[in-house]
Amino acid sequence: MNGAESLVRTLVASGVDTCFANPGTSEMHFVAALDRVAGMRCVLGLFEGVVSGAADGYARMTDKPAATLLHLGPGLGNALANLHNARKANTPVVNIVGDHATHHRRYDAPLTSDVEGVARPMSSWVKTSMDARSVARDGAEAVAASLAGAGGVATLILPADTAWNESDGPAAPVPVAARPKVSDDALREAVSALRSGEPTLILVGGRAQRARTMELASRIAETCGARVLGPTSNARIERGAGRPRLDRIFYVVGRALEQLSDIRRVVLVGTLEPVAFFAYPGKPSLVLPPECQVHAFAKPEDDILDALERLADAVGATATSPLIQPLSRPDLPSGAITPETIGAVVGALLPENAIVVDESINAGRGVYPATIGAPAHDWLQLTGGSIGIGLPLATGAAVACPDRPVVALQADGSGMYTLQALWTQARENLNVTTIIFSNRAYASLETELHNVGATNPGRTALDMLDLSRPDLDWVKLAEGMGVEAARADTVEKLIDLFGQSVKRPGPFLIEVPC
Ligand SMILES: Cc1ncc(C[n+]2csc(CCOP(=O)(O)OP(=O)(O)O)c2C)c(N)n1
Ligand SMILES: [Mg+2]
Repeated sequence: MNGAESLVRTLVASGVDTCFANPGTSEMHFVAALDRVAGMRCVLGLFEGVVSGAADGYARMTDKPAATLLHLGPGLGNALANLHNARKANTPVVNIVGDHATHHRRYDAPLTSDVEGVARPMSSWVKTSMDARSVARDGAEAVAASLAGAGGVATLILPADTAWNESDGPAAPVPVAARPKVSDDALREAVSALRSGEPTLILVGGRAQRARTMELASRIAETCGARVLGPTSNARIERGAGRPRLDRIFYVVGRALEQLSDIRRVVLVGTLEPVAFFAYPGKPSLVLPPECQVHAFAKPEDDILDALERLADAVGATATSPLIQPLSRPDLPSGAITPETIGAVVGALLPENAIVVDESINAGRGVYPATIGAPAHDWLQLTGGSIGIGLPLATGAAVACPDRPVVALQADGSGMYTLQALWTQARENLNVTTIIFSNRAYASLETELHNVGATNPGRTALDMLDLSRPDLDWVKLAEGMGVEAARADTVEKLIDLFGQSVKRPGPFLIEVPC
């Protein structure tokens, strides 16, 4: 058995059964091994940003890593923007990156580069296998490293000779340390904050945004008279009817400051202190009031469920009922296509157990509020601000959950970064309904231009924010990649197309002028 096969067998034994791939010559032995090993589903992406974004979406839904297969430094480099988003989401990802054979490196061949250097900024663990007999063990370590702490990106670099030389066979899985329990001191501090009588916020992020943990947070808040909010950008929120409602800290700094102005204590659960997305002239970087005390109760890597159970016990919240969102959908709208009417259409028709992927940036702002009382669903966001993840994220989520309808809310400019994901959706017949918000602009940047104080923009500046000349035709772009698509110029058409698409298998794309 060669090193590549020993690695594939080790990955499968370690619970990694899906690989998003864009291979090259140095990964051919890994690719060849896939046919000899049962249990690894391999999904081709036509750009590495699709591969890494799909691996992120997959792991957000399964809580276990997918592998990526990437081609040397340049392939890994193409994947980095979405690995950045995965890193910010604390998503476990195992990158397998081929490199030149060890004896070939000294010749500085065209594809030679510092692969470890490319990997390091987005990876919590980086290793280059030294020989074929180490590959399996390194692979098992990579899986464990991706799951360590709060979850992260582990990158294993495989020189081609470590893949083709003889190995010692697969390695046993490396055990992952259990998540640490919060200390009794942290618990006492959180209890005293909640009993301080001062206006207190419980900020829940990461793993605290699952239905069960949010119920505990809601019980605690109801008992102590505290508020509950989530950060602005979130990896995965379980929400909708039958679950606690989670409002988020506003993106716009002025609105966030106002929203949090009365808060004097914050108990952090699964997240860090909230900060403004960007600095703006004359505005603060921190959105909590300066006099607010921050209590880091449960860190993202801690055992969040245990922490909230103990906190609920300590404040006597076990018997308190959580605030549960009842089922309530908006009426089907009529009239013009606007952010609000699009929101109402999705809110009225979102199927039970859907996964919503939101990279709608500006135009999709009506959907989150309109789906508060929709049947239970998951909500996945852009976590690292690096646009171009929506279509890949939806692709990975659909691979992870083939029985669940996926709805991608996709802004047009961001969608163009990684639109090749549509081809993968067609090839794998994934249940993804994509709504493209086709405003033919980087509309949010027009607002940002003013927010940063760049006044009186000229023609050249405004041209950098305008996506017309030529107009993108998303119906043709999708059809060219095998995804059926249609344009909805009226709300009635959108109701018709969206209602049908979420009920039938396979991908479909709807372009809306908004
Ligand atoms: C990788 C990356 N490049 C550039 C940006 C800067 N950026 C932020 S928003 C945006 C435009 C988004 O346009 P679109 O997706 O159409 O959304 P809209 O603003 O029109 O709602 C850009 C280019 C970014 N956030 N990430
Ligand atoms: Mg746009």
